[in-house]
Amino acid sequence: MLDNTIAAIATAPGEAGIGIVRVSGDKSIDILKKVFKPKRDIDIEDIPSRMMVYGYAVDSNGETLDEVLAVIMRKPYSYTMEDVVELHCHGGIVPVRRIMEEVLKNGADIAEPGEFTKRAFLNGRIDLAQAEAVIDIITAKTETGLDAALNQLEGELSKEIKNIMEKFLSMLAHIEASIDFPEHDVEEVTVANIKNLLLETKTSIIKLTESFNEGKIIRDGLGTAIIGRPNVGKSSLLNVLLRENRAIVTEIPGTTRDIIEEYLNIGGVLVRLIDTAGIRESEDIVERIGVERTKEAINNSDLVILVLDASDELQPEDSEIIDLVRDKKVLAALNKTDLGSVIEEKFLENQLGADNIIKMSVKNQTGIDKLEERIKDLVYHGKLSIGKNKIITNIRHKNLLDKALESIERALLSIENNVPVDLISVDIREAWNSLGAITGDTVEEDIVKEIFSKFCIGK
Ligand SMILES: Nc1nc2c(ncn2[C@@H]2O[C@H](COP(=O)(O)OP(=O)(O)OP(=O)(O)O)[C@@H](O)[C@H]2O)c(=O)[nH]1
Ligand SMILES: [Mg+2]
Repeated sequence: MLDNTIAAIATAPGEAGIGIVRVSGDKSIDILKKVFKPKRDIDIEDIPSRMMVYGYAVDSNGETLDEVLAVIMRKPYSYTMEDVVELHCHGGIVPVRRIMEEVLKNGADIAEPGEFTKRAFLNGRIDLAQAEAVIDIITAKTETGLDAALNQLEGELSKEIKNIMEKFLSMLAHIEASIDFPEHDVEEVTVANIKNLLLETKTSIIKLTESFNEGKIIRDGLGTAIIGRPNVGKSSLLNVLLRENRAIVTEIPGTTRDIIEEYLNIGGVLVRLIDTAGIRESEDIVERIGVERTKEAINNSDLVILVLDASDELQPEDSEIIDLVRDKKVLAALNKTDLGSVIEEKFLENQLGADNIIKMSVKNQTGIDKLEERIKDLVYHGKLSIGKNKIITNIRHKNLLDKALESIERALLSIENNVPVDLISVDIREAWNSLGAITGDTVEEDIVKEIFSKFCIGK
């Protein structure tokens, strides 16, 4: 239903310099006539597009609601490609709400979350991947995340996807042609062509899916679990990395009972830091549940920081924990070096790699910067540069690319097995469909609905 006119408060609730009520749809300008009185004598119809006009928001009795600036953005040159009107008032909760109420009284409906952007998509100004980038821009937690989202909004990813889709179409065209001319040698040439194109598309798609691990970290953060036996200084490390006293630290082993999760930015890398309960055998039920959660956190993490007490020899518990993280990326933090260093360093180097051992003292604040540096290196491998790379950050896109890959594999297998080409076209069409769901060319309505429901109101 695009024929109604929608309105929303576009600014965040609270006190601020300005607040904006945004209206989109055919009735926008008529609504403005009702709720806005320009200070100087100008007919609202005559206000040029995108020119701010000073005046007052008024109710039906002509009573002033607030002093405002109004702007009209006539279709199709607006965010939604519809007539858009904005009223910029003082940024308090009451003036914004008053004006919003008046706009609704005059015929606008309350916009659903993301409905402005949804209209931009449905009216063809941006495709679905670009629309999804809008929400990523708003929720970006780091500079890198913002750059990746901006890149996607520019249409870089869509362009790549469309290139690949073109190749599928050209395969389908080859197949059509060979059906029209069914001589054997035509079919042979066709099959050879299609196989080449399939291999090309496969390479391009794999390259995109491979970027997802980095993309996921850019968007959701590097899941980093701090683990170790009780009392080695895990919570102290969390606090020092966060530069605040977030977790309770005491000299009593078993202080942390539940998972604590905080985001931090290490040199542009978004890190989701997880402090866990110390791992040891325990009769205490609360502590046992805590240990279970620690194990879960290890499984879900991208990186493990294993904290060990450097002033003590390795304990049987430490060895058990090392076994637990065998197939994880592990950095070992040898803490409490201020109390001496007797831990079996050589053994640990053999087990985990010398690069991954970092000696530190949270108490004296030594070695922390080295740990931060190492985390950053792990993510960037010194080579990631968002500006030039197309990066998949969205799990929906990743799943669709995987689906397209499956279709390609099936088609290639059919070619190996000398299946007639017109049957292969089914898989090629499916691959095309999967990619089309990324850009929104072939996507189903309920999926579109779900995507936009995650937006904020007024966007
Ligand atoms: N000397 C010294 N003491 C430290 C250092 N880091 C932490 N501690 C002390 O070690 C004790 C335990 O620290 P926590 O951070 O609570 O240890 P934890 O690993 O979180 O312990 P649990 O939550 O019980 O598993 C506290 O008394 C800290 O002050 C350090 O580098 N040197
Ligand atoms: Mg703790």
